[in-house]
Amino acid sequence: MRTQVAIIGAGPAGLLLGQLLSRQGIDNVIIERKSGDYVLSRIRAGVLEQGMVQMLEEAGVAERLHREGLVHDGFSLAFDGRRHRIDLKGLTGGKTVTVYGQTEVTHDLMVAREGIGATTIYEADDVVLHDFDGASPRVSFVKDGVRTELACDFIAGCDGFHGVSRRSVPEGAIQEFERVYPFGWLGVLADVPPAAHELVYASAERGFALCSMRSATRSRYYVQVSLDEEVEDWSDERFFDELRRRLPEDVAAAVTVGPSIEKSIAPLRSFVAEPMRFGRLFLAGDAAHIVPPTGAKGLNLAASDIHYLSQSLIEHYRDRSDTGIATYSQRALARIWKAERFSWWMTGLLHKFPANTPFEQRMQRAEFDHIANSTVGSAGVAENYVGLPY
Ligand code: FAS
Ligand code: PHB
Repeated sequence: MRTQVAIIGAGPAGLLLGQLLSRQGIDNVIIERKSGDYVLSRIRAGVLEQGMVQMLEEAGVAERLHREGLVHDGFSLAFDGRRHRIDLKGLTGGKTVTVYGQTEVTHDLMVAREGIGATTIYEADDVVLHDFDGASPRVSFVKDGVRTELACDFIAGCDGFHGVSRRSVPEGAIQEFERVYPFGWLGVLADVPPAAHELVYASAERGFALCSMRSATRSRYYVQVSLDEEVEDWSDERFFDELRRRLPEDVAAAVTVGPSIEKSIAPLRSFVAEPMRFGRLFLAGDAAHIVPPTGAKGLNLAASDIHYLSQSLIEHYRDRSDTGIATYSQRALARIWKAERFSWWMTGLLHKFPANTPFEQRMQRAEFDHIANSTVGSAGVAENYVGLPY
């Protein structure tokens, strides 16, 4: 087999890259470890920056997003029961975010890919990257018990944090930066109307909680839990009781309890691998970086990586220019680190850290009070939340 760009991973990064390249006539093959149904079954992000919405419009897959997505002009921070609204639209000159699940984004990209007849090899085992430091990279994998080889010009490692791409880079060629947080998020998806019409990020003595949503009839809730918690120990009743104890009274009173259709615990970490290019191998999305979900940046960073990478590859094939390829890592990392900072800062502001002294707890409260009483303070939060320019 041969293609121009081999893409490892059929998550949002891989599918979006494939769609953008195909629309420019650049041949690409996606190799995915799991089945398409499994990829769609993962419940993850829910908030899209304006830049990501524009990327999906460029990819020709934004029609359902504009029909079903919820445009949000703001969100609230709550601290010990006091609520402060961040007026995204007013503080950023009109920018907004769109609530639309990652599952839906992935579905729309899958449907579009099937529609153009591009090749996605699902349930590919033992994927191996070969010779990406030379001029003739290859990817081999086992499908239905047969090892197959795919020759290509470039490899895009879009295979997530636990993928094979980053692990294929020689140890001395890559530098990793990491912070693991001493807690996780227990998330619940339930077909009940949201407790508030916008997102509410709440910090309370008992810990952090988040009220989000997928639609006017489907809510997404999270509570901070310690790392030794097991999801089996959390009945729906226990979850909703804990959630309401962490929310401002008016929001808690508006929570509709209902059976969970998904319940899981996600660990929180900040992680960046530098650089993101190794010869003819490029890392993009979670394969290169992870943020705690507090700032709603993970999925959106994958999109901005793909903005830079797709541009670079299109320039290579269309304009015979390799300037984009040579500067991909530097340009992507410049935006990644700013999103890492915002996600780390927002996580530090809103969560209960076991090791925090009373002084640090006062610092959290003072930070919230500054934001709640300062237009400039609130504007700093708003410009990061809607997404910094690409
Ligand atoms: P993905 O991990 O989505 O996709 C990688 C793909 O590569 C997967 O389909 C995987 O099966 C495949 N793969 C892995 N190894 C392979 C191999 N060896 N060969 C072939 N294929 C392989 N972000 C937010 O913005 N908000 C959130 O609320 C949020 N919540 C999250 C909750 C959880 C539990 C997790 C894990 C992440 C969450 N994220 C959130 C971040 C998440 O949305 C990611 O940023 C997003 O999925 C990144 O997309 P990709 O880079 O495509 O990686
Ligand atoms: C979600 O809806 O899943 C969500 C929203 C905002 C976040 C994290 C998760 O910061």
